[in-house]
Amino acid sequence: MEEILARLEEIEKEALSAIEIAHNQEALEEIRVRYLGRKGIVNAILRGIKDVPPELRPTIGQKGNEVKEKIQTALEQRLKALKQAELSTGPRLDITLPGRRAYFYGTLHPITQTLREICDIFLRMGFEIAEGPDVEVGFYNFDALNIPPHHPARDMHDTFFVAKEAKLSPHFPKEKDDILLRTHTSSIQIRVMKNQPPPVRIIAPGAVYRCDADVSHTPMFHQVEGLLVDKNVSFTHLKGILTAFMEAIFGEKIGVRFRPSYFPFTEPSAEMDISCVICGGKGCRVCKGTGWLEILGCGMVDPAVFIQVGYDPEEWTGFAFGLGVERIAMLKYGIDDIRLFFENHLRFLRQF
Ligand code: 2NM
Repeated sequence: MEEILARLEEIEKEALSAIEIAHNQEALEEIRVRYLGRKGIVNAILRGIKDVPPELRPTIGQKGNEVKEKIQTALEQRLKALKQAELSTGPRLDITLPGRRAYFYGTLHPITQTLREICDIFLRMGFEIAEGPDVEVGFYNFDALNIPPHHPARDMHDTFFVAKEAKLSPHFPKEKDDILLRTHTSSIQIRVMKNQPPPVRIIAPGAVYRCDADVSHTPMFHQVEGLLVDKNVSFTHLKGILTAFMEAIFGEKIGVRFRPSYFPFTEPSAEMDISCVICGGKGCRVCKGTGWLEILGCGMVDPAVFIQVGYDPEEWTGFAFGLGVERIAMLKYGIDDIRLFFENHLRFLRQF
């Protein structure tokens, strides 16, 4: 019996030192099978129990179980330690590799870029920026601009009304008036003229709203309108400023022309064309074979508008113009559908 107990102790030592130097899970599993398996070393020794007198057998059985338990515990601890070590070293990180380029940085929307570029050009020419509310009263959007009550532009089809014939506070020119989304930024210029005496040299950038939608119209778009009022301002000044602007934004080689037109708030009125930026004036699909593109509306401020804002039309003259930011951006970047600016697909926006 002493012999068996000594043998068990020897096996225990052997197993524990094997476990200590095992360097992976496979090695541990091999040790487990070798010592604790059904046909393993410990069981083989315990089979010698049949040659021992029955009253001594429990001592050997107890020792056998103790050895098994010790080996089992040692295996579990070593396994835990190995897993811990694997976690702390983890997959190797090579800090000498070049970093991956992050391309999810934001950029300014192409319309914002174009709007700022337009404003910068006029700021360099001495214009100041004026702002006003998107939600307007009918007077500033229509009446003061000499747009009569039944003008087609006031129709439900073009104007988004917020409230019809709303009762207003005494601060407004009319006690009852429509509240609407401005259809142009001219309403800003009316507010400026009502609040300050001439001379005036401003641009009015901002969102405007019209009930219209197709490849070249969205219900919201952006305008920059300009207004210059001083003594002896003539149509020549208007042509000079707007020609300089087109050369600044489309390049020195751009061709320009003015055609007579009509607006209720200017007299005379004109439309300005630029030579086609796609074909250079030869004639193509974009300019419909004419070689020219309509780019903005302009004119000399109608005396009726000056009277509405309290300026003396005998003393002061001025010119005004209005352009669409999306239209300029479409021509500058060769985009044929205005709706792309508002769908905000990243593959479109990342090009700018
Ligand atoms: C345009 C065309 C022509 C314009 C006129 C005024 C104001 F307030 F002075 F009367 N602001 N903007 C104007 C003139 C706008 O847009 C196509």
